[in-house]
Amino acid sequence: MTSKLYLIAFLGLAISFTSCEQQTAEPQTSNMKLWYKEPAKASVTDDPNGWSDDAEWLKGLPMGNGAFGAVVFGDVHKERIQLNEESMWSGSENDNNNPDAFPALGKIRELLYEGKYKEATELTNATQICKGVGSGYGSGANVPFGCFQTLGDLWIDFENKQPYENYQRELDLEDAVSRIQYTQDGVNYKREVFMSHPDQLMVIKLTADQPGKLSFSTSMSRPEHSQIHTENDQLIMEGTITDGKEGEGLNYIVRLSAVNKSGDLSFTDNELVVKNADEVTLLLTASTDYVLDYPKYKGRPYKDLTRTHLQKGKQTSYKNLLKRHITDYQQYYKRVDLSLTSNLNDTIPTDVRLQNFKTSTTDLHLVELLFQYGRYLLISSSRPGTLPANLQGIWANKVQTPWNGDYHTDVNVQMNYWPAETTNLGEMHLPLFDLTKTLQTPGSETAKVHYNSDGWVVHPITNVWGYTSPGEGASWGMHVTGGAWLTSHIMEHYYFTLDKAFLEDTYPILKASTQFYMDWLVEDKLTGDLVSGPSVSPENTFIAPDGSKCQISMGPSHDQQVIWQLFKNFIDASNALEINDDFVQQVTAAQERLAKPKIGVDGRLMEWNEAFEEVEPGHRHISHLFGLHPGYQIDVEETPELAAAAKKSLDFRIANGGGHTGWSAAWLINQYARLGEAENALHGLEMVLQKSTNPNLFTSHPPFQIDANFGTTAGIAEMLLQSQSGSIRLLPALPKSWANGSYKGLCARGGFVVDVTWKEGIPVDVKVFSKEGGECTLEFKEQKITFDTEKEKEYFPLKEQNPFGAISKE
Ligand code: FUC
Repeated sequence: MTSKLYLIAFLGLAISFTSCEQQTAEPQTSNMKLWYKEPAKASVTDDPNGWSDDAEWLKGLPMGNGAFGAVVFGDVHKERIQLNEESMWSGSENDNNNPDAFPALGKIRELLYEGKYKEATELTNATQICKGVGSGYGSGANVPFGCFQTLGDLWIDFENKQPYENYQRELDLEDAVSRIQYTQDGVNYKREVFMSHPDQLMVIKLTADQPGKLSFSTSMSRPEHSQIHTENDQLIMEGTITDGKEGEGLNYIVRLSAVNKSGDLSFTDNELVVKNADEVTLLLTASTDYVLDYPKYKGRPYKDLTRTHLQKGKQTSYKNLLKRHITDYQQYYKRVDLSLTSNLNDTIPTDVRLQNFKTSTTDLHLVELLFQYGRYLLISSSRPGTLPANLQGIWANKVQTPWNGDYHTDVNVQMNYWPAETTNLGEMHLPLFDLTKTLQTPGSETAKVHYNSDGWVVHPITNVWGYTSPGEGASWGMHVTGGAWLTSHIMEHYYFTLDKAFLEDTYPILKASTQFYMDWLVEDKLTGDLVSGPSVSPENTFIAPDGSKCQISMGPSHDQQVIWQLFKNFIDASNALEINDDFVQQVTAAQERLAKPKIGVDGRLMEWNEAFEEVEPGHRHISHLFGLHPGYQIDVEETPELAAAAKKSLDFRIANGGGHTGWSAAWLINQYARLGEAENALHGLEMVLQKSTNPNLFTSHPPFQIDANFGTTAGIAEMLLQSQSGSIRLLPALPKSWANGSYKGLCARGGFVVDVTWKEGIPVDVKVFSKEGGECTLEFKEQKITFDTEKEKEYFPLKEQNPFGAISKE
């Protein structure tokens, strides 16, 4: 703690509280809309195997219920709705563990101690990487690793091909409904689309304001492995995708049915045809036979499930389907409000706003929209019981999705979940833990075969088939701390919720991960410190003393910090569960002995244990600052020297072109926010919006990658509220241009939900809702307030007197 900190203990004094349920304000008219004056054009131009994005698809509006996703184009003459189902993965379970790995491990460590980095990197490439083709270098659709793929397209071909006017389409984040309207031949047409979680249906309502004016035919298609047929009142597309071993993989089905008001409904062999209706509701369901259950993975009764969903949906009125959808969605979405600007009527289409932002960054409404969009996307792609959001969430329009649309565990899947706790969507975090759980068995086999270690390990990538081996190239594939990083999310969930039952359930995962690294760490021969290795600093390359370009070393800073965090988490978890056995003692001792972050001669935080020069100084990964964010090891108050060195490293990365991918810029927001560097954090946010955001506000690497959407939402929250240091920091990185504003419902560790209104940069109104009771410390600049709380009560600590205002004016 710095000595400058004042501590005002308000214990039991001027804190007023009332006990009540949390309240959410009813929005007036929704200002949280993405809206456009033009449709996305529905022609198929996507290359199913190409890595570049289809520009029209990135204008379409994504929807999802956690498992079933869609991108709605809104084309007038022929609507295209591109479909996704989260488990539409090719490939199958496979053994990629390399028996050559362990026998060579000792030799590689020896070479590294002798300074023979080139030889060590070569031997790592020859022995430590996975057996077989691994991920197929990110193009694994036809190998066992597999690939997350498009489910296909729904087409609605309208009979009326006349010109149209008064066109508008929108996605309303307040109710997760997409609406399209236009006038054609004097008739006003409307479409309403939503993805219902409670009814597991996609619902599309088509209306015209004059009778008999709706005539269209509906069909479905997929680039490969699909058959279309009808079954009673349904149009069906189904098929079997490849297991990557020239055999049959998962089976899938999409069912479409319709309810019409007047007019005629009929089927051809491959179309559902509507003639002269007043109103039509289309209902779709989809599923595969995948189950997240190593090593079985198959067995969901997908045909019966989808049949039941559709039958039930048809028996329910549109009004009720919509109502159930909105109630379900809003229970999550409405927990958080953010206002950085006065809530004026939104008269500027979203794509125009985005374009304008490239030259003028004053549009705070766009910042609010991007923030809430990240929350919308998380609710839409990750629900309790689903698979976690992958590199593209659940939205992919190709058969070969870039990087297989997999789970990258060297930052990307973790970034997806950075906003989960802080923006009050903790339930959406659960799928990540389910996946982590199923990695236990394959991850422990990999730990045995590769390192003869106990516990479990994951390297930089995983998939829905339990892939835990290293990647197929050492430069990126020898990331050994994927498992530890995943595990840190378990503890984040606990720190925010204090849910002991959850911790008891997941403690074995934490313990087994800790066991792995206890076996894996070795003593540095020179210093006696415990170091990780042979390993990489994610995807970065250094210049070895002999001038060769290498990646493999002992004790890269990233690994050391991730393992430090894991050990801290494990010790905290053990304390919370009152476990204090020999193993906990050993881990406590080992944490002390870990090689710690070091500052180089140039004042930057060192990326490797030795003072190497990096090949790419503006590298997109900023992994050696893990301890600053998302970790806790580096803190402006607790470790000011390391924080200053971290700032130098960040500034250096930026000066050399860093932040050039969407997710890299998004990480900069979070890291600068942790440093209290408000304007730099804002700069990261502006980089995301100016360089890496598409018309539909999907972010890009490029190509499209959803992590920056989530990372940006998390970063904005991190600028407004932090709690990693034991106290709740209010407005820790507030840029000058956000001088006045308010938020409601952001979460802090310790089970607190916080609302803040600020004026001229100073909190003037604060409400703290305590979910679990316990002491609460609020911090603003150098001022702290501490008070006790009781479970499920709310507190207004600035009501009687505002010490933050007084001190700030001094
Ligand atoms: C990591 C990153 C790449 C990309 C990929 C999906 O390997 O280094 O930039 O984001 O994940």
